[in-house]
Amino acid sequence: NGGSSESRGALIVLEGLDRSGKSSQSMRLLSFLEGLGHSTELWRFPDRTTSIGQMISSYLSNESQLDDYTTHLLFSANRWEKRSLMEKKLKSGTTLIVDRYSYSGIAFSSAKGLDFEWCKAPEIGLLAPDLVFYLDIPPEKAAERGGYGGERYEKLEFQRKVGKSYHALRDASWKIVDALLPMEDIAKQMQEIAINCVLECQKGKRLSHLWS
Ligand code: NYM
Ligand code: MG
Repeated sequence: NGGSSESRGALIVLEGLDRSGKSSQSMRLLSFLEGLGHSTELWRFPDRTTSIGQMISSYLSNESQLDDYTTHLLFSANRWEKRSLMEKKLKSGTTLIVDRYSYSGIAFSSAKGLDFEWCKAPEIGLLAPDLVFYLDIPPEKAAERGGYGGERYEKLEFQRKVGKSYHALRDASWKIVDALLPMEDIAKQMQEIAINCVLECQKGKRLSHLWS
């Protein structure tokens, strides 16, 4: 099981628009994998606990203003500052479920009009996920769910643009999940795919880096 020093943990990322259900499904997946005896942690980006994360958080809550390029680099730096810990955890056999990662960085910044390739560049060299789930929801449906917390970006018009950016980012390896299905069905689909990924990583699948 997860504790063996021989085998590594899996890096599993959840992406999607705001209110697509990522956070709920991350928690469900965490309890599922833990229940099977796998050492698992739930992470999220932005990680608002660091000093960079606090700058990001105050920007998102409109308490501060920041240049768009600088904002992009702060989100990226917030992943870089966790990179070595991430690698250490994975190598010691812990699976990480990560609620948003580099794809959010690119989708949200390029939706503001920043150049797509420029947005990708600072992510080069971060650990590549073993699995990316995309919780697919039409922006209008996400908006109907309510609970947009009033943070920057939580506007229907902007989320439409983010959806298009995500579309441009997707590749064939992404697992697209219909976020309108009942929570339980989504959880089941994700469990089956995630457990296979965890087992592959245990069996020796190599860790790789973005963009591979
Ligand atoms: N976001 C998140 C970005 O703009 N760039 C990033 O790199 C990441 C990780 O932050 N609307 C945006 C997407 C969200 C916002 O995230 C806060 P959350 O998951 O709502 O706390
Ligand atoms: Mg949000």
